[in-house]
Amino acid sequence: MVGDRAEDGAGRTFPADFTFGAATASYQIEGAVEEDGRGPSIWDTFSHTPGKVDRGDTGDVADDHYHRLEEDLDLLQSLGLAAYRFSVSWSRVLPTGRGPVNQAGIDFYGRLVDGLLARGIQPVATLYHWDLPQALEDEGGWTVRTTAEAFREYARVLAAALGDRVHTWTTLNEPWCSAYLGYANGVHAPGRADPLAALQAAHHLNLAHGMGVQAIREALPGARCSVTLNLHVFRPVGDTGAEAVRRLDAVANRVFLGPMLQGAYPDDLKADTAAITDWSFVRADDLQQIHQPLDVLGVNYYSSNRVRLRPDDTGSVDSADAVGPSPFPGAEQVQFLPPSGPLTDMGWNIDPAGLSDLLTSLAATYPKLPLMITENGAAFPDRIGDDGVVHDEDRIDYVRRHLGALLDAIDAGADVRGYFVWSLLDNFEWALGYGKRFGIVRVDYDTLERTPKDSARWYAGVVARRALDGP
Ligand code: IFM
Repeated sequence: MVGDRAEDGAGRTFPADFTFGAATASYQIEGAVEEDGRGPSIWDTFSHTPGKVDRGDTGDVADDHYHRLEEDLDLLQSLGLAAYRFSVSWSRVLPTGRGPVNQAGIDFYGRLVDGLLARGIQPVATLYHWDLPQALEDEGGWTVRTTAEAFREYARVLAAALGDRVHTWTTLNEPWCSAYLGYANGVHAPGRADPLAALQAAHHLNLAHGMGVQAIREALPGARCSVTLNLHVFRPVGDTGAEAVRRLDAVANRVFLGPMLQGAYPDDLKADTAAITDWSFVRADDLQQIHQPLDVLGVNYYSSNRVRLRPDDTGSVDSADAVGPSPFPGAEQVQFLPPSGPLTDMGWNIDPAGLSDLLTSLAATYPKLPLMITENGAAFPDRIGDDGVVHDEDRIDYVRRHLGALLDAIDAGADVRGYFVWSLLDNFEWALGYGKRFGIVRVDYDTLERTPKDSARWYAGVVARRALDGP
């Protein structure tokens, strides 16, 4: 049985060409927000707005990665990782989103990429992990098409600057979060709560993806291109569960998969959202632009949700991660049931079988598209042992079980090429600030000292053996 196999990983091996890595994102680790010509992003504005981020935390210093680049590169190498997934801060490269290039920003990412290559590590670059230049938000942000056009220019600049030194280019990280947490329920920057704006944002993010892929390939024919989606796994509950899953799947998953991989928005999504929009912001050749061949699809997976339609149609929302308005426009009648079983520090359930289910279903729908887990990992309330090290058996167990689930999917025929643990370092967990620790390496936020946790040593062992151990 698939679920059982995921629990018992001992001795199971990974394919010879399987890539192990770790992931981070610019605003979450870099700090140095006012240095060397970087312009402000929406996360600078948002985190400095009282009440938006727990304890008033900001990314001003974060892990100070900008100044500790060499140390962090050495850390990656010491773990034996074959790849590193990082994101580029758009406003470090183009301080106002378009126009004059900030050479110091380009140079930083040039040093990062060269430093990886010198250590034999593949650079996997994400162009957009949520830190939109504030100047573009001031012009309407993702609700307007000009932001997608600016993204095309940004992609062109980066492709020309970093060239074939980048192994894989990823346009966007988790556009669901950018569109819906940013514009539908406003728990993320820029903090807007307007369902129409959110659907416009989803479309313009899709458009940016397509334009970005074209710009990269124009500059670098043969470039490996991808996008990373946080595809949601919904478990149906009761008689209305299937309908709840359909609605959520449309607005959370197929709103991106449809245009990107099939060249069309799902008809049921348009019907579900008809009261919000007629989708007339989609122009004639947009879908053609969005639908670009991809070399690999990045999948981020952490947990699943049990859902049904709410018995009373109150129109309000009871989502595990929603505060106020729904982050699922058009699916407001869906009810999220409380997660069960042991939870992570995020309050998320632990459902490794959700990962194998997701991967096998993607493989069945898109059989020719290789898959890569670009994020998976867990926040737990770490305790430092007397020896100064975090003995995070809970995190090891989480990652081990998800790697087992990934192997289940490979056994079932899914073409899964790699796994990136989230995250290399403890970092700024967005609206939750520094309170949630996802790193396999602990960061002391007073001294900025890095200390590998047990999970880092364990992961390095898996990578070296290319095999799982038992629980
Ligand atoms: O920290 C985030 C990351 O930026 C995007 N994916 C989910 C992670 C954990 O919440």
